[in-house]
Amino acid sequence: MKKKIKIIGVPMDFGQLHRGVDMGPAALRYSGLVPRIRQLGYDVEDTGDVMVPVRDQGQAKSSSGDANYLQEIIEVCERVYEAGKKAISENAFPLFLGGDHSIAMGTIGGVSHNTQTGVIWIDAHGDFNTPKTSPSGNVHGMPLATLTGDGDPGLLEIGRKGKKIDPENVVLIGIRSLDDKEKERLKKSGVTVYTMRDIDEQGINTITNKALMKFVHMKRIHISLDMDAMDPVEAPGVGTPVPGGLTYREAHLFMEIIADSGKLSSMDMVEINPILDQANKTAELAVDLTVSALGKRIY
Ligand code: HAR
Ligand code: MN
Ligand code: MN
Ligand code: MN
Repeated sequence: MKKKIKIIGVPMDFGQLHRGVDMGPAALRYSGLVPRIRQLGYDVEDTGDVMVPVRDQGQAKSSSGDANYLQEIIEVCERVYEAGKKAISENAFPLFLGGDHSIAMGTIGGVSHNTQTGVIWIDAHGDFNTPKTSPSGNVHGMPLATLTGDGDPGLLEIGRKGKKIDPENVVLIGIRSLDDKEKERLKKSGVTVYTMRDIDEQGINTITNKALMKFVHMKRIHISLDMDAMDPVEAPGVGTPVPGGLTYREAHLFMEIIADSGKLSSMDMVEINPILDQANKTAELAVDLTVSALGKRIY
């Protein structure tokens, strides 16, 4: 029997400066996410959105310049952690709709609460800064560092204390924009990094299979899909676009190979900003990729 899919919206934009990424969950729902997944034969429950404080009127409890909106992000990620943990405990597949990428500190923490989980992080960026190395103070540049055990002490306590995943259990794909200190940290970390050059040279088929080989002894794989990994031509609705990203076809083949592995157990779709988009192109692509990841077949 197919797993139940639990959709968990996280309309949070505190991890970065552009307004509008909080509209990501709505944009994905308007793109037909729920019926498209049902068509594949899954039982789908849309659990709605977790509570997120309002940004316009609410004064930031905490903006230090090193890690802005820290308290708000911790508060939201605690809720996300609990929602993810609950879904996994019920043997459901949590599908998280962001929001900016800082939500992953809750999603991946929650889904990894009881079993080792391999993480494939698809992104133009490394998200491996700490408050000390971040040039921007934007927390969406820090979630992977936090999850692997480095960063602000408050962020490290989300859900359970300390590191949530081993760096050896993380594969980054699509990378083409790293800050200098972030790059140094990443090189020392044990995280596997596939840049766009690796994809150009080896092809996405080889790269995806290498990632799967790495997780051959793992029962579960989580995909954290930052839509800015895609080429901006395909996905213009993101806050920090970087040229030279994944094509439509590369991203689909990646998802199809992952689906065939039968190990995908949870997923994030983040950084969709409908205000910056052309119509609703980026959310529509994200929905197409999701149904591929969930096993849609052409033939
Ligand atoms: N590395 C830069 C910073 O830390 C930009 C990070 C942008 N991050 C995202 N998430 N869009 O991947 O500020
Ligand atoms: Mn700083
Ligand atoms: Mn990211
Ligand atoms: Mn990114």
